[in-house]
Amino acid sequence: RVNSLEGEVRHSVPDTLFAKRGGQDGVLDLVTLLQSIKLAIKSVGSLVRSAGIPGSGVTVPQERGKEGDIANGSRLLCQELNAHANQIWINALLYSQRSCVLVSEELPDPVIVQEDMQGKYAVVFDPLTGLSDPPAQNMGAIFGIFRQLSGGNPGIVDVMQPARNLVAAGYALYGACTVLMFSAGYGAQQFVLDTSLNEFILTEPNVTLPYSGAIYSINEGYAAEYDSETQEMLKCLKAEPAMDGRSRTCRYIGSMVADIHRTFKKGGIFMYPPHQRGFPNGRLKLLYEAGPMAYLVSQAGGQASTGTEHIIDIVPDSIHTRVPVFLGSEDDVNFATGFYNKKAPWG
Ligand code: P6P
Repeated sequence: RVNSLEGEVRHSVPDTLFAKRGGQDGVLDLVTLLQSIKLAIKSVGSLVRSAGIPGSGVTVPQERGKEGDIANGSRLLCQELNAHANQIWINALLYSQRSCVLVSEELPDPVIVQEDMQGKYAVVFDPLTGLSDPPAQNMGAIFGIFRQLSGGNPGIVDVMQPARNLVAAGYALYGACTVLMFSAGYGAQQFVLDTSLNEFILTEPNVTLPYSGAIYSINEGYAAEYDSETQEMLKCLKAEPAMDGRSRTCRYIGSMVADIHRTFKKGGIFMYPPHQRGFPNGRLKLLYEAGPMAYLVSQAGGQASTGTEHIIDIVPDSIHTRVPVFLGSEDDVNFATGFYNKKAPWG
């Protein structure tokens, strides 16, 4: 087995996918693009680990942090981190010269790469996520790669594609080590950053979600603001043991990447339904959060739904569209979505 990210792309791509990527050139372009994404992930990981340490370059100037105002200082630190992480990703992708359209969670509009630096891929990404509870230890990044639609100048049309069209996607999770879950369309592969080599090493090929799991992951703080279908679903889910007879247990970190990584490893279901405390369509973004995660989970034998539609089939109507998310073990997602099937699609 190849044990590098490039190897996973270059040597394991079945012929059918090889053609989809534009033959040898297309695959080598994708490998080069992935090199730049790996560099961005490593750079942001280093930033995250040093953030807040005097002299690290990412601290909150005291006059802005208002002495003693921990919450404000933490919020400002997050803003600094997000801005730095976004710039690291943008620079890495631009200088790869393999991208043509960039969509970042941090930017209101797409970045169209200047003509003399354009490549064939549109990249959608959240450069640093999981910061709603700063400075969370469960921060990460999510990315998806589309091939530019044939013909014409690159533009927003190249990212208004369903996640099913992704040629590759992944997430990184910064913790005791940096984990990278990745797929180029032939299964989900888990890599871990070996800091002695500064290289991602394949640690778990063909990651597969269990068909059923005992863990459900949802912010029950919104219980009073969920709609009646969600409240009914939660009541029944808790009463229904997992397929192996285990009683359900709740785990919620508040960082999508961390909650979904646990779901990959232990099975169960991660949910972010709509609620009336500010997110009537759910909080998570389709293009660079739910879509790439739906692609990865589908590669690992799991499911991802809005409750009424498969997330992988939804064409975004804007680059920051939000959708409800029910994602994880097939049996659990089917159970949960059964409570919404009579509902019109959200949005
Ligand atoms: P809540 C983090 O800011 C994030 O966007 C996701 O990573 C996470 O799943 C969600 O927000 C948590 O939201 O409303 O439960 O705090």
